[in-house]
Amino acid sequence: MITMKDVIQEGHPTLRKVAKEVSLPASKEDQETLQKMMEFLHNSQDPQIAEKYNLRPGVGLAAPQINVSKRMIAVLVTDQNENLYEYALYNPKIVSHSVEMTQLENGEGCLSVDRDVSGLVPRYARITVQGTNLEGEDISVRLRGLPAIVFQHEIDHLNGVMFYDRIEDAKDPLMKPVPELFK
Ligand code: K1U
Ligand code: NI
Repeated sequence: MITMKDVIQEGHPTLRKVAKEVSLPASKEDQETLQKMMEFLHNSQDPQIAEKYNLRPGVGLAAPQINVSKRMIAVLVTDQNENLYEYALYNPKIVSHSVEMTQLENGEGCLSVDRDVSGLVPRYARITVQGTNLEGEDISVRLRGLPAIVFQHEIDHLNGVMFYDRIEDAKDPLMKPVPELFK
């Protein structure tokens, strides 16, 4: 089973790589890795198992976070209506997105970042993701709310992007740089 010692932390070069496409049909090894990623999310959200194995609860995991630089993600999250979104996908791709943006009020966390990072992370409010599931079926899923944000966070991991790369400092358009301070 995957535990926290398998989850690499910021500073590890794999987290900054663009992960490779998974060749399909997936090999036994890739299937097992993706199954284990989903198992980790279930375990991490089970209070007893999480305590026993010292797991941080997670709603998503991308293969690069366990040092496998391949395009695989697992997501296990509920929306505000208690609908469950459980997806383990090879080669997930955002095929369309809204113009409207959204953000989590309290910012985002990451299992590969062992510190609090404050700041708002702009995300598309609605996305459509296509990918291939563990059964080898090509699927398309329309997402909004928290599930849409989690998918974007995980797909970012496949492209070497960390959530804090997207945090923008509050910009005051009236504030001009003072030249002396910017030499
Ligand atoms: O990819 C990761 O590091 C997992 C990360 C995903 C994520 C968090 C917040 C916004 C977008 C994506 C986490 O799961 S951090 C833990 C977390 O946010 C959470 C865990 C259990 C219940 C509710 C939230
Ligand atoms: Ni993360």
